[in-house]
Amino acid sequence: MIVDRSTHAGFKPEKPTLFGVMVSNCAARNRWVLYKKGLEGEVDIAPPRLLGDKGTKSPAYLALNPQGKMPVLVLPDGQALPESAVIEAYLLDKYAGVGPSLLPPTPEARGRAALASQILGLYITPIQGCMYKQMDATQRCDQLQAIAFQMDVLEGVMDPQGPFVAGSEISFGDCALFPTFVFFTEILPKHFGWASVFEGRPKLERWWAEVQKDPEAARVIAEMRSGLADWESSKRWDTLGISAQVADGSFNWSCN
Ligand SMILES: N[C@@H](CCC(=O)N[C@@H](CS)C(=O)NCC(=O)O)C(=O)O
Repeated sequence: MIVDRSTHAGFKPEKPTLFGVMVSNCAARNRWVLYKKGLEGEVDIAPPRLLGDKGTKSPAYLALNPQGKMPVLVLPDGQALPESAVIEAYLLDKYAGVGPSLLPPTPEARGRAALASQILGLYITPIQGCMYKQMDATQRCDQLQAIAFQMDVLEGVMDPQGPFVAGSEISFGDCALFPTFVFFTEILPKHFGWASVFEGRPKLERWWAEVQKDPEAARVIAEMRSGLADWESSKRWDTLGISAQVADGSFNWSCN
């Protein structure tokens, strides 16, 4: 792909191009669909920095997604599709005949998968930064409590028989959730003292064990863990003052 940095408008990649970094759970969700459907030859994957040194805040990137967030999928005609759920729906539709459909088999099961996706998008993604961004301690603790509550909500959404979100087959419902659970399982015990992410959430616990057996999910999880290892090496939680906040025992960081 050739990127013309001299212009912000009219960027037209040769192939559809998914902009996002490896550690981003939102971008990871879309990479899983590409890997699962064998679309790596059809769709390029690129970091936002390719469009400018400020990454998602570069003028060229903001021209594609004014929200300054990743991922964004840019089509060869220049149309930009931001929002991971929108990109996912587009990929499932556009490449419906390629590889697995990733759609659960019944309207009810598709409803369950869509509900998991909606809960993530409306109630979890907007506050996930409490695990790794700078903010005051009270807000962080409140948002961690909200994440714990939303995990309980998701436990109730899971198909009773499982093991996947919408039944016996992996689907777009699992794809919505599992990258965010990489953050939960890696960050909450290590940095906020959670004994387990799955205490009192047996369906999610069984699901997490199963979803990691999917080869493409395992690949995405490894990519995200590598990005998180970089955050650890740079001492992100110390540098942003998060470790110092957590040392204040007057907050219930483990949300129990
Ligand atoms: N609703 C959006 C959320 C996008 C989002 O929050 N992306 C994060 C990464 S997971 C991001 O771009 N963070 C960088 C930033 O906020 O500057 C989606 O699902 O795509």
